[in-house]
Amino acid sequence: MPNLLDGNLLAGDIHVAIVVSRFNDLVTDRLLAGAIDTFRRHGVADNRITVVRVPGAFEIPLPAKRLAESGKFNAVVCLGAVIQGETSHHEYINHPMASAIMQASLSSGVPVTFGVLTCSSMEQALDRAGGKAGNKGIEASLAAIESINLLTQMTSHGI
Ligand code: INI
Repeated sequence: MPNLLDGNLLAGDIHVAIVVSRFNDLVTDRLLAGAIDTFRRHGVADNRITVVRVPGAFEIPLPAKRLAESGKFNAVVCLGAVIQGETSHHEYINHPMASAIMQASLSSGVPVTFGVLTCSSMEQALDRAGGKAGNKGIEASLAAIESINLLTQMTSHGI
C-alpha cells in the first residue's frame, strides 16, 4: 500500500475567514449562508468564523491575502458572483481575481478557496447558489476544511 495523504472533513478547533462580495447579493448571500452552515455542521463555532464583506469580486483578493497572512486563520474562503453583462467587463474581473486569490494562498501557505461563481446569467448563478447545481459556498468551505487537514497531515509526515 502506498502512503496516502488525504485530508478528512473533521473540523472544530479551526479559525476561518470568509470574504464575500456584495455585488449580486441575491446570489452571494446564499453562498455565504451555505458556507457558514457547512462550517457550523462540521463543528466550527461562530466565534471562530470571521466574515469580511467587500464591494465586488474585484475587491476580494486584497483582504483575502491580508487575512491569510495574519496568522489568525487556518483558511480563507472567497465568495462572490460575477455575471456576464453586455460588455467584456467580467473578463477583466475574473482572471486577475482568480489568479490573485491563488497567489494569496501560495504566498501565505494558507488555503484560500475559490467560491466565486463566474456565470453567463443570473439563472446559472442561482442554480449554483443553492439551486439545482448545488451551492459553491458549501463546496468552498468543505475544500477549506479538507485542505487544512491535508496540510496538517503533511506537516506530521515532515513534508
Ligand atoms: N462585481 C461582481 O462581484 N460581480 C459582477 O458581476 C460585476 N460586474 O458584472 O460588473 C462586478 N463588478 C464590480 C467590480 O467587482 C468592482 O467592485 C468594481 O469594478 C470597483 O472596483
